[in-house]
Amino acid sequence: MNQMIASWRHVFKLDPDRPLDDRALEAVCLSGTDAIMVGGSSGVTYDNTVDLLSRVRRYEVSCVLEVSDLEAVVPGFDLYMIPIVLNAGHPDWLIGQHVRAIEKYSYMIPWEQLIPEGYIVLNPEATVAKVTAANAGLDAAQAGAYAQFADKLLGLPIVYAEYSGQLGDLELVPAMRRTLERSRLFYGGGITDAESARRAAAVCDTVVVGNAVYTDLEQALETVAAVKGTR
Ligand code: 1GP
Repeated sequence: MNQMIASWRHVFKLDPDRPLDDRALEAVCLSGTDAIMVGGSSGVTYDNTVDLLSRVRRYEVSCVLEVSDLEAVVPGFDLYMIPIVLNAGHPDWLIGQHVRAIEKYSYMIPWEQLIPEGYIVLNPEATVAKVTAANAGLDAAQAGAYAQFADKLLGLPIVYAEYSGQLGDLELVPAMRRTLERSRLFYGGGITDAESARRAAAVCDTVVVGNAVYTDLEQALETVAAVKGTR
């Protein structure tokens, strides 16, 4: 496993398509979070990604790109996270886009900086579920089976329980975690404050906070200490 991600407990995910003023960005970058992940499910372009990267680079915090659109892959990030949506309804999100990208750009791909993420999309209402036509209504046994597939057969460094926009089933998530031997379990979705962050942190390895940065920054900032205090 990449040494950088092995130590992450808390990550803020910033959407290049959503405005964030300098004061808010500074607070996020100096919050003590382990990394800034740049990514979004729609409206991510080369220009808005360059812009956000250059603003985050004023600070020391690690900054990684979660690749969702090939047109928006910008050089200069610390790592490139590559989602593989394991429960996608269309193979494009599992392997199709990835193979097309490699066919076109393999000569310039910095392989050592790429980290695959085995996404398991669990909120049927999330944009990512709709875009990928994900089979998102999984029960604990099914989610655990996907997690084992990612960990034991594919050997992925990250399994990502993605509830984007909704606090997830925090009994289903530990059922996934229990099956993992090598993969790190990322959890994202609906964390709005210290309490929800603490609850999520208790059942996963890395907590991802996205939307709350844009809706209630003060509470979002409190999630850092809440997560870090849990272990
Ligand atoms: C989204 O998992 C992240 O990809 C975080 O979700 O925006 O609901 O915090 P939220």
